Amino acid sequence: MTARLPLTAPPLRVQRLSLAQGLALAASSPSLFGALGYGTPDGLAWMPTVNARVLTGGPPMADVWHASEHIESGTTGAVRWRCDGHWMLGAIDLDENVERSGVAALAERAYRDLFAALEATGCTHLLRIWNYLPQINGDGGGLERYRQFNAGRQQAFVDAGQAAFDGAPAACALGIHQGALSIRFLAGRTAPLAVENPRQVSAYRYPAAYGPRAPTFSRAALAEIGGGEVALFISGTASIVGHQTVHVGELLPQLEETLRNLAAVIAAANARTSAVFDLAALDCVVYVRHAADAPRIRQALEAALGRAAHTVSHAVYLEADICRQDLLVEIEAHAVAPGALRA
Ligand code: 3EB
Repeated sequence: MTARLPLTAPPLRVQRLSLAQGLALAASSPSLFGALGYGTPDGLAWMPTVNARVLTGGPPMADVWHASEHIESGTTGAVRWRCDGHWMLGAIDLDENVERSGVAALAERAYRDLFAALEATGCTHLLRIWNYLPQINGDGGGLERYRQFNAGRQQAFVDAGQAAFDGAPAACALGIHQGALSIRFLAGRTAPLAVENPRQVSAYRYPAAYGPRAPTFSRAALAEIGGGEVALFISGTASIVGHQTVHVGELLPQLEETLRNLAAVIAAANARTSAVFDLAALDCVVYVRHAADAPRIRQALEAALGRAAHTVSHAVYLEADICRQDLLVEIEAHAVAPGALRA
């Protein structure tokens, strides 16, 4: 008999758990794929953390990913990765004080290493990226740090021959108060289906008023993840219509506009798959600029979707700066549902 590689990818699954549940699971299942922790302790190799405060009194949480049992881990440049041959999770933490590098150069280096890691594992298609940039709205010598980040990121995508415009991966980019530039990502062997929001200009076509280089992300991405299931990754979504921020200074109207945008991007995604995604059935992360606003945001989310909605009961609230000074709240999410992509 000759050994064969499986023809189809093993299923990829995700579970949102409290840190305690995640650790219990890790103790009982030796080949856990990886996790993204929210407010979790630093130092668990399989669970890179997001260095932001969990709000509304919730416990530290983690999105725990499962793939096949044959997990390899390695490092490529600044990237620590885990891969089962079909799916890959990676993490980068680069401290600009240690690296003695400006933000644009640091972002370019981080993404250059990220793409090298994809090549090393053969999982060359990015599905989803989570970016956390210290002091995202700070001035980086004449240009806002987020705009510098965008410049370095886009350059690295172009240099690597990766989709920097149509077909870019889903992403979010949030500001943390301190620490390293932190990038977490999920990749696979086949390209996801990029989804845009008809209410919004594609971010990669934002006019130059938002910075010399546009942000590199699609509004959402759909991917078949094995076992007859489809994953929807929804990028960071905020109170933006067209390319403009709306409801400046108004917390709850910004949340309502964000929910309209989420509904619109979910409808656009549903048109591309037989799976049915629903605003009420997401694993979401709610980023709140001012911690004191979190209870009002949570109440309004409960009122809008109902307390019993999965989106409400499983929401994680984090203190973070949003990439535009005038945005007070942003929501990102993922969900899995049975179905297939439409050709
Ligand atoms: C926006 O719609 C809000 O730079 O990767 C959302 C998602 C935002 C991703 C990114 C930025 C990013 O423009 C900001």
